[in-house]
Amino acid sequence: MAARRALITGITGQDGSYLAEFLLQQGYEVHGMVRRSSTENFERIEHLRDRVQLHQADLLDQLSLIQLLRQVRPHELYNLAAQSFVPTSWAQPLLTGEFTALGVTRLLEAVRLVDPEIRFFQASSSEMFGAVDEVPQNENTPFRPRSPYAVAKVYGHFITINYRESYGLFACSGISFNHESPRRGKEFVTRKVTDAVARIKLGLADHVRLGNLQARRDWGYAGDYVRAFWLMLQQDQPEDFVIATGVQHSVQELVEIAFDYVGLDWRRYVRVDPALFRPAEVNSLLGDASKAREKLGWEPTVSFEELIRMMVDADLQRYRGQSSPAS
Ligand code: NDP
Ligand code: GDR
Repeated sequence: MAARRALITGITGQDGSYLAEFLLQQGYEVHGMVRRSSTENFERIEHLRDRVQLHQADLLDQLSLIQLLRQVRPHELYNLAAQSFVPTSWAQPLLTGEFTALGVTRLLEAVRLVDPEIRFFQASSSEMFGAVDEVPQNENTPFRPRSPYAVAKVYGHFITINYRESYGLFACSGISFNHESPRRGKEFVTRKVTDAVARIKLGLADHVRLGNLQARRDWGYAGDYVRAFWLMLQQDQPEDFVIATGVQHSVQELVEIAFDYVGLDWRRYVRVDPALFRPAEVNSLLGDASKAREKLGWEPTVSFEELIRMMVDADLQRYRGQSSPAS
């Protein structure tokens, strides 16, 4: 039987690289959409380069998306591409809206035009819950977004549902809580901390500046989350799911665990910088993934402590020049 074809937007990002690995293991023919840049940015998928097929297109360019779907004719389409860093969304709210909100409609329009049988996954976010109305948050919790990023994701979420309801597309939205890994971008707080811990431990830095240490998040491992994305597209009916661990920690606890692991007292190295506080903060997020557990049989496999230690180890190795290509 011919292999199923999957197309991933955002394949060069954290989740895209894990999803590509996972789908290859499942026997898929994996295609990735990349946008043109003056320098290739394929670090996270370098070890997969000979096993995935990359195509240039951009979420801003409708025709490029249509051509891409015509060329690849995927069975499954995972939309992971976005402007994904919350602080940047205040500096570039319009661009964030173009990528993260309207980009979803452009892709859905391309699906509708080229092949409405394509199964579509949208990477929605717990940031949509924002100033939360209830704890923990599930698929029925109302959205009170607190950043231009979160507002754009709410649009992406509802346009996905709307295309399912209007045109009968197999379109699903996965509402993921924060998920991290050694491949996380260095601007996000977990990786910023583990990278700093490694540099401080090795004498390459003497402090790290952070913002709000009291913020609380439900942090999981990216490798676990991409499995849930895939499971969502294997169901009989398209539905939306919260993907979360159900365990919450503060940024300060993250810092304590990371510094403790290398035998350092975090208080000596962490400086709180008011410039890193957000115009509107999401203070606390905690997910209830009961539906994913019951219907998808999905469980997270990596605890928060294991995740942070994995990330510190990978950053130490990287600075010692021993990193493996897939770390
Ligand atoms: P990353 O920031 O690591 O990756 C984003 C990807 O989107 C990159 O491959 C980037 O390409 C691509 N991209 C950005 N703009 C465009 C564009 N105009 N055209 C084509 N590609 C573009 O994100 P993550 O992997 O962490 O997250 C994946 C998705 O899941 C995102 O949509 C994010 O918002 C969402 N999400 C993530 C969560 C998390 O905790 N990680 C939680 C909830 C939702 P390039 O390499 O060229 O920059
Ligand atoms: P988030 O992740 O905004 O939740 O979005 P991030 O790691 O940036 O922030 C988490 C919390 O940590 C606080 N914080 C800091 N954050 C950063 N980046 N840098 C700091 O120095 C710092 N100090 C404290 C923040 O204020 C915040 O409360 C991530 C992204 O992956 C989104 O794309 C995704 O949708 C959500 O997770 C779920």
